[in-house]
Amino acid sequence: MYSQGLIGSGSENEESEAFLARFQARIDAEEKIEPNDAMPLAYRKTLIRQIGQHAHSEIVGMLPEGNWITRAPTLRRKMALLAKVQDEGGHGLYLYSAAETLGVSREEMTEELLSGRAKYSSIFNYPTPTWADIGMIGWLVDGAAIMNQVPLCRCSFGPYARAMVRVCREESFHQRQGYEIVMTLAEGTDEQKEMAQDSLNRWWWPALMMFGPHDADSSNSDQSMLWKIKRFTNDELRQKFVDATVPQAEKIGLKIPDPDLKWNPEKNDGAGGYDFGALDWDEFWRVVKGGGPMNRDRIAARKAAWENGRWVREAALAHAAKREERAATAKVAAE
Ligand code: FAQ
Repeated sequence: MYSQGLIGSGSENEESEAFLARFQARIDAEEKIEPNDAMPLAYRKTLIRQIGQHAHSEIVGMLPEGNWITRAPTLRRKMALLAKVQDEGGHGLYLYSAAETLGVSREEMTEELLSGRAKYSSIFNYPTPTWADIGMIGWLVDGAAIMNQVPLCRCSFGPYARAMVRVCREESFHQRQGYEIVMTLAEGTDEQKEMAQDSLNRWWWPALMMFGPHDADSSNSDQSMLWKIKRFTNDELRQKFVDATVPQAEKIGLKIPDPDLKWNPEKNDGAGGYDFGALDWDEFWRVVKGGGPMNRDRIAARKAAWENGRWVREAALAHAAKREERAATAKVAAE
């Protein structure tokens, strides 16, 4: 029997070939795998890793934009930004909950993030020195996030797929508000246009890196594609993002900072697409391993938030215990 043991409990170590074949047949038949279903330990671990990293990215991702809430140029911009940052917090919470259905606790995941053992998206380790960066995050970072996350709505694991539906709707609103900020700057004074271009120059390559290493260096892709956790490879999604985003830049008169960017009519099976320059993978791995410009600040901010929120968690638990106790006393009295 394959019980729903906690991760690492060893309950699924005797995975017979017949069990693995039955599981793969369910995946191939596009059935959703639910938390109480039997699943190979490696499938569970892969999901805990990916969903956990995804949740951390949403939470850490609140920091670069949160930095601008008090400085947004108008009340309308402030309201939209505040709502967006709250949305990202909400996404983190759905995702932590989805991961918890696999037998890992929020505390364990948080501990992994704060100790540096869990990854989160490289993109959130870059600074946001100007208001244009807030537009750029919405346009490029949420744009890349949607490209990657729409296929996750069809992920084989039910709770992750369902969480992604709402997340994608919200991300697509975020992308539009970001593009609108950048468009406004691009249509503004020379100084504003320059600010937008400077920001695009800084965010373009890190945005392309969000999709992960080249397929040849992507250690998890093959298995994740087989399990239909991922529906497209990292390079396929990166290409789709470039093809969708270049015309948006052209429309508002901004220049993609890539001298090798060129329309190639042969690409995408003859449908056409853009050739683009080489990414700096040394930079990517440096940032992933903690050496980006803002890694230290991001983790320090999360540590402070966790410590400063301790009394709230303790108070909420004490309140819940008291309510439970009162309800039990009332039940006894009624009997
Ligand atoms: N940063 O074998 P692969 C957002 C790691 S949410 C850091 O290709 P996989 C919303 C990878 O984990 C953005 N690490 O891995 C928002 C693996 O390490 P491991 C986050 C990266 O999982 C917007 C190793 O490299 N989105 O933006 C990165 O098959 C605005 C080898 O890579 C998600 O998490 C990276 N960029 O594919 C919030 C989406 N790329 O664990 C606020 C869900 C790769 O083996 C403001 N995740 N690595 O040691 C995914 O789709 C996948 O996990 C990928 C990576 C595509 C990110």
